[in-house]
Amino acid sequence: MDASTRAPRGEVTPAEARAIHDLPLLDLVMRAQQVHRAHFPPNAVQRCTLLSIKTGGCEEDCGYCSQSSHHRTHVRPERMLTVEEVLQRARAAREAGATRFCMGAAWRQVKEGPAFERVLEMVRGVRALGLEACATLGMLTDEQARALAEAGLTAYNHNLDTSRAFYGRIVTTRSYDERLRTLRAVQRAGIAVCCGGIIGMGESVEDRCALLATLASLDPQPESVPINALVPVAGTPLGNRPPVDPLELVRVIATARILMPRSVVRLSAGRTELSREAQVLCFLAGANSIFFGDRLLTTGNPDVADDERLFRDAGLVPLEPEAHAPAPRCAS
Ligand code: SAM
Ligand code: DTB
Ligand code: SF4
Repeated sequence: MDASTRAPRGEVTPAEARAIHDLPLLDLVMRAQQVHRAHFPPNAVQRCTLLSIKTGGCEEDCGYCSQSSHHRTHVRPERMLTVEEVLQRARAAREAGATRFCMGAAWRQVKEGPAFERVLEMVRGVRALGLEACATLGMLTDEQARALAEAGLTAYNHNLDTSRAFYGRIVTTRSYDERLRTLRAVQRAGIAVCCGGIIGMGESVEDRCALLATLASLDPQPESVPINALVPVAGTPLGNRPPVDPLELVRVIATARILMPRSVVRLSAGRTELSREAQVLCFLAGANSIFFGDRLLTTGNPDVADDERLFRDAGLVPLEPEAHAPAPRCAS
């Protein structure tokens, strides 16, 4: 069996990912769709709504990010939202048809104290609404991960963003190994890992395949894998990057689907630049989740009405909550 047809088991090498990635596009999409249908309902797409609970003023220097205090962008630091403000948005997201609510904070790491207590309260509140709760708060200790698990957090988003080799060109204030350490703390606490990356930052195809191989080698594989197309933000070092070619995005999604058959693959940032047809091709390639709602964290996302039309016209249905995610570990 050659590298391109072997089922991933244990460690996946960048060369194996590359052999899949470089297949003729129609073969690649066909295989990805076959893998998808073997593990998920074929027409179901998860709808997640994102909310920035603490915007801007971040001490990290991530080259793509509007919220880093190292760059001058349209984003100004804001106060942290209150629990009631967040739950109001979560209720609205549920009414609109989202099943997962993701809360993001522009922190390098979580600090103990009232802000973290408030996050725990938000998680409990979101879960009480019957929504899956996801958070992305920067680096976590084992103890913090356990507290989030006890509050009922469904998943924790912490992206590796790109290959280990390219990482230092994008972020200098933290290391790849620090990212991996937090992912392990999340896994140890029994919280599902949401981990993916960004394409369009100037990385090579080799870097993309190395990232996909690293993600697929995580044990267990991530519960969800967000694939972001860079949203170039004026004032960041990557503000002038050209748009991602949608067919390159399709290749990355299809490769992720084949390498991580049971993971939810999320077509994440960058959808405003994609045609409906390109998005449908991404679904055909195995993407089965989107961010749903008019805003991501600090940039735009397609209108809810447009997404509803897309779902209707393509015959897509919502992916049932918890059908795929392991239940959060009970602390008691
Ligand atoms: N501060 C936390 C962290 O870095 O883990 C959480 C928030 S951070 C904004 C979450 C993820 O959003 C990043 O890891 C990155 O993958 C993605 N992201 C941020 N800005 C983006 C952009 N302009 N385009 C595409 N993806 C972006
Ligand atoms: C992820 O991978 N993408 C989301 C979520 N995880 C937190 C964030 C996308 C941010 C896009 C740029 C912005 O709106 O600031
Ligand atoms: Fe901070 Fe996260 Fe933005 Fe990096 S990606 S600057 S850690 S908010």
